[in-house]
Amino acid sequence: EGVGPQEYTLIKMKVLGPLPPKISVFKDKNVFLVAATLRPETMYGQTNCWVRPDMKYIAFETRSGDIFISTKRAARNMSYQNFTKTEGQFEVLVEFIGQDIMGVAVKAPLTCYEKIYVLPMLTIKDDKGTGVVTSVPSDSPDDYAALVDLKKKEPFREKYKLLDEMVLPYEPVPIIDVPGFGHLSAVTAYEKLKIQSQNDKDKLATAKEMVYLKGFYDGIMLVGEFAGKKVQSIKKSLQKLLVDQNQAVIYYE
Ligand code: A2H
Repeated sequence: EGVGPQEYTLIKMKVLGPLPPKISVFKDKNVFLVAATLRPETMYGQTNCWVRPDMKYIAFETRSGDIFISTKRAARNMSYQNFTKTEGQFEVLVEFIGQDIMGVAVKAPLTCYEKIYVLPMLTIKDDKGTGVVTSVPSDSPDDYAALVDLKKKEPFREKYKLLDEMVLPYEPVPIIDVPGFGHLSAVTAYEKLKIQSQNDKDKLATAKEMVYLKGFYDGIMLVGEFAGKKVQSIKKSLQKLLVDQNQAVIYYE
């Protein structure tokens, strides 16, 4: 890790009804899963939202009255970044585990999919970001590996009580051209390295090295407002657009 704070864009993924029992008290509120990303320009390619089934999450209220879902650790950090009414304070309204919200539908900004679902990713870390990760399988090898695991293993979907319709219709979306890696850079890297699953730690680390910097420095947007432009040159503008439209917030840790 580098020195100094890391800036993340938190993507507000709006929870759609019907709400599961653990969060049904919020049925008249605006509830968001807030996903920490370093790649706001990839939000055109979101296919689902990841949470870790066994990890603890909380819901707390923001200064505007929205309900945010994240880890308690992230809520505490947010409370020191002007997200809550009183600096350094947040009330744990409910506490639950990822499994309790598995299969919930959310509406995410910019993606072509009208609604996407909360699905399990087993490698989410509890000490980074919000514990909620948005999935962009076109450009993130981790996301592609976790999505393939769910698609190809029916018992895996069964285990988390997921319906086929939450998983099978969702395919990586071509959103960025990475020279040498084509329009689905994560898929190219996954296949080149013959990655077997989301637990293929070393190969996934290699895949990320292959596509991450290259995507940033040489990637060209294929879709959206900034189609035809270099990723590097539009990343900030896209982040601003999301923030101005109240679809994202900036967060440091
Ligand atoms: B990125 P860094 Cl398209 N556990 O967003 C595991 N991974 C997490 C996480 C957690 N608690 N919180 C965030 N992340 C993921 C998009 C993306 C990301 C693309 C390509 C690469 C990429 C869509 N997923 O990250 O350790 C999030 O996934 C490659 C590093 O702080 C977030 O950005 O550097 C990134 O890891 C943050 O990782």
